[in-house]
Parts: sequence; structure tokens; C-alpha cells
Amino acid sequence: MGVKVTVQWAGFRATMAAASSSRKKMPLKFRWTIAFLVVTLSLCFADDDHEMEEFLKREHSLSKPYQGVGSSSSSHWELMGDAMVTTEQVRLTPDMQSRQGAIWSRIPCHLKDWEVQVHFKIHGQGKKNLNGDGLAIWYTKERMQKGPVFGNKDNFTGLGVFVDTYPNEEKHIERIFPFVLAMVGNGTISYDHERDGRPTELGGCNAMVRNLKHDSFLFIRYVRRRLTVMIDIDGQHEWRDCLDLPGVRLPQGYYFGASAITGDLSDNHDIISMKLYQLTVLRSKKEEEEEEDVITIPSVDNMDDEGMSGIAIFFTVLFSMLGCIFLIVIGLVVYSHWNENRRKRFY
Ligand SMILES: [Ca+2]
Repeated sequence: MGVKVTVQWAGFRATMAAASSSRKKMPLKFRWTIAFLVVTLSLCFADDDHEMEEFLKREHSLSKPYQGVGSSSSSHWELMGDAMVTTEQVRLTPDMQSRQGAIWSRIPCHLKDWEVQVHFKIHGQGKKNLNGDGLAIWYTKERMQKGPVFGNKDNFTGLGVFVDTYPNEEKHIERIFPFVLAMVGNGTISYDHERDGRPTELGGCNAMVRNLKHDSFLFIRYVRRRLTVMIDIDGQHEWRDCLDLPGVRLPQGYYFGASAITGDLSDNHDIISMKLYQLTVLRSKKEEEEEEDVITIPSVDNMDDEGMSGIAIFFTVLFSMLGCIFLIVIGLVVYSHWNENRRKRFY
């Protein structure tokens, strides 16, 4: 069942409400100017001119008091590994070495357009860069499988958004950690832990999320095949852009989950809530036609040729070399012919 909670630009609408409540005192001309500005601004801000409405989906959301989570088989959420539920949070891992834990939704999500808001907390005794490893939010075909990717299996199928708190790659000078990063897997792509997932990243941003006194949030939106990731970690209740990418193809019917892992270094990785919203988006006829084909394998447009296989590289190099040799031989033959003719002319 869906409960209508907010409409986008809630703050903006509050401004509108304030403007209308003080209407009595305003002269007519001024009122019209305000109305014009409001309409113009709302057109500018309304996500590509598309109206959007959000409905909280309780069956896909996790929030206090976490009724039945970890104890009842009828709960919509299932715990794994070292994950523990308390009154305040779902602790994926404690601040101890070599732990991994996860929480997974039991119900596949068949929504076409959605948004998930994650209220989380990463904190521990370790000093900066002496903590690890981070947490991940998932929308994948597989669920409840332990592994090396922030406590989830490698070669996953679907979307992973990682809050990576430890720089594994040595050349990390140009990148500040913790780093938020998104990856789409099709079941055969491996996450490179030693390189912090850089070979397969879709983009990301740095996010100083450890040991904060205020609340920290992660926002993942998937609308009209566009993936948007935002963070709210400064305690200002403002979303900051992290990643915005069109052409992301994610199938329906996957599972939401969250996982975390610690190694030699550790942290408490806590999920306070995960709220899933169904987004109602108006589509043009053209857009509807474009999105008619059913997506079965996750992929990202224009990313395919980046992962050229070893065999493809070998043949490309081989044929290039053969081509060069052929040209050199032709050149030599032509040159010797020309030389011979020239000599003939002299004698
Ligand atoms: Ca890392």
C-alpha cells in the first residue's frame, strides 16, 4: 500500500504557500509578478518539465522500530552474517575486525521509477584512513550471498552504490576518501577491490561521512533510465549532487539490500532507515515507445566498448601490424621498380 508523503521541491512549495498566505496585503501587480516568477521557476526546476509524485512503499522500506526484523520470518527484511538489530539502528558490522553483515528485502521490487533514501551512520575508534571498509546499497537480482564486495557477492547482477571508506589503491592522491561510487554489474563484471572499483565505476564523489555528529543520508533515484545519486552529509538538509547518468538499464523485480564489511581495519556501519518511494512520472508517447523493450540484463549505454576483451585487443594489434608490414612491402616493391626504371633511363 502506498502512502503519499511528499512532492518534489517541498521547500519551494512552502515558499509558495507563504506567498499565498500573505496575499491580502499585496497589490495586484505585485501578486501577478510573484505568480509569474513562481510558474517560471517551477518550470525550470521540475525535472526536465516532468511532474513527479512520490509514494512511500512500506513493503520495501525499513525504519524504526524494525518490527520483526531478524526475529520473524514474516518480516519483509532478512539479516545476514554479523548484522544486528537494536532499537536505534540495524548495525551491519560492529567496529571489530573481519566482520561482514547485510540486510536484504524479501520482496522483489517491480517499480519502474523509484527513489531510495538511506539514513546511515559510519563511526568508529580508528583515526582517518585507519578504518574500513565501507558499506553498500544494492538493487540486485541476487540476495543473501556473502562475498568480498562490501560483504556481498562479486559478479553481482544489478546496481551497487558503495560508500568506500578505505583507499586500497596507493595512487589515491587525487581522490579523497571516503568516496561514494556507483557500479552496474551484469553477472560477469568483477569489482576490483585493490583499485577501489575504479575500472568499473560509473562516477562518484567524495563524502566525509565518518564520525559525524549530525545525520547523514544517501539518495539514489532511478527515473526514465536515469541514475542519480545525491548525498546529504553536511547537516544542512540539502542534497548535494554526486552522480547523474542517463542510459542506465536496470531490470524490474530485483531486491534492495545493504551490506558492509570490515577487514584489518573496522567501523560501525549502521543503517537507520531505508525508505523506498515509488515515483509517478508522466512520459511522452516517444519516451514510452523508446522504453517499450523489456530490460533483462543490466547495462549502461555507451560503456560497452570500454571493456575490450583481451582477444579483441590481440587481434586489433595483430591486424594493425600485418597492415603496416603489407604497406611497407608494397612501398619497397614500388620503390625498387621506380629505381630500376630510373637506372634503365640512365644507361
Ligand atoms: Ca576501498
